Amino acid sequence: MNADIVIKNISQLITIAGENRPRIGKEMSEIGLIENGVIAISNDKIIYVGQGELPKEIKVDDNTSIIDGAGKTVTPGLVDPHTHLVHGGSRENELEMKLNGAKYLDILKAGGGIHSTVRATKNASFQELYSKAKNSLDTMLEFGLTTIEAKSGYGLDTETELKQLRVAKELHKNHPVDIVSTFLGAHAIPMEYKENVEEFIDIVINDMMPKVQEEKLAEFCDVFCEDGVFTVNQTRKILNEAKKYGMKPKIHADEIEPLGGAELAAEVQAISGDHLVAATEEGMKRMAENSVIANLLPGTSFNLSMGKFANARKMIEMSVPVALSTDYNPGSCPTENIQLIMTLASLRMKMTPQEVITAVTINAASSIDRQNEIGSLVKGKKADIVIFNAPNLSYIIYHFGINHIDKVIKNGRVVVDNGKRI
Ligand code: IZC
Ligand code: ZN
Repeated sequence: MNADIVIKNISQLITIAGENRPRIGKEMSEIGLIENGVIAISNDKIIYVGQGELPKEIKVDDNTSIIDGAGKTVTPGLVDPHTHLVHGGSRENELEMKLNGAKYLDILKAGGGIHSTVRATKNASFQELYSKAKNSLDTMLEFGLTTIEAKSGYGLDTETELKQLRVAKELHKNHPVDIVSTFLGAHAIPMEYKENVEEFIDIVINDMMPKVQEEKLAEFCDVFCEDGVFTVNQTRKILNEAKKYGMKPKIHADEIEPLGGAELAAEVQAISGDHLVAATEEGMKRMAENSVIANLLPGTSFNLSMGKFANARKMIEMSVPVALSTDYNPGSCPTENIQLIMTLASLRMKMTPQEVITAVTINAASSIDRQNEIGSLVKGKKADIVIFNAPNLSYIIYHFGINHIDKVIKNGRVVVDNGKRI
């Protein structure tokens, strides 16, 4: 078979080889490391992964592009399974409010926070939302992300929710980064429904969901289950209805207050429970029993100065599969930099470099149901590959705040070179 691209002499080739499923406990440390690695690509697929020289059956000719991996670390394309990619405006006005002691949920209650992004998103045209999201997507790609999840949730009315999801769908078609969409109509209670939450939930279920399904705009449904937002009972009701429309549940669970979101994620068989900073041990136990992925977002703890991070060590010890995400959004975590998130996960949640890379590859892919196509470098999988200017995995996490990317290969094509989108 002819190779289109070969990367050879790779200092550290991290394959994450193994079964196409979320890794738990000690498996999260088994990263399939190959020193002096070589990998070959044909079209959009990986055709060989190994050590030293290519075997004879892999043919190299004048059309093959050979990349020297000496001094580099190569990993699967990174996956971000929790972002609020499509939105209007920004919220830097909240910075000084926060420095003066205002809390995230107080700002929200007062009609700011998510509500201010809802206003900006309603006022933005399709094209404006598209351009802004595209810029962020380019940045994400430059940081090594090749697949992301993107949520709606800044419309809170049918028209704007659909607009956001259509933007994500169009970007998925046109941009190298693959986007998996989540319907988050229950992201906040619109100010005008404050006294009438059930009526709003009725709109989410009976007006928004059928339209989302009709246009095939979302694969997952998420709810912000939080003190002052949606209760556990309301979240359960919304997610059970979402299942009828073919959407798989996700939950913003126990981000700030321990409401029982982790327990609910287990009960409704959510694919992931996200945040979990305040999750109880009982909740973690039930997540482990039901194979619900803990999708942790340490950038949010950092940016909200919560003084507390999710208990990743306990979760790994209890065999809850752990994934990591940026949570990219204009309020609680305005960054596209997944490498910074990897450093925060390591330094603030005590995850080892091996656990961190597992969490942003196969476990992240599993939490958007893409474990069979991406998340590891094995023959037959998609050629989504990242080449870091770093001699080893630890270096990427240790030298923090900068972008270590040399090249990104997406669907078998080099789309980032020298750290820049081409
Ligand atoms: O815009 O504040 N937590 N949703 C739930 C968010 C953060 C996004 C935002
Ligand atoms: Zn979120």
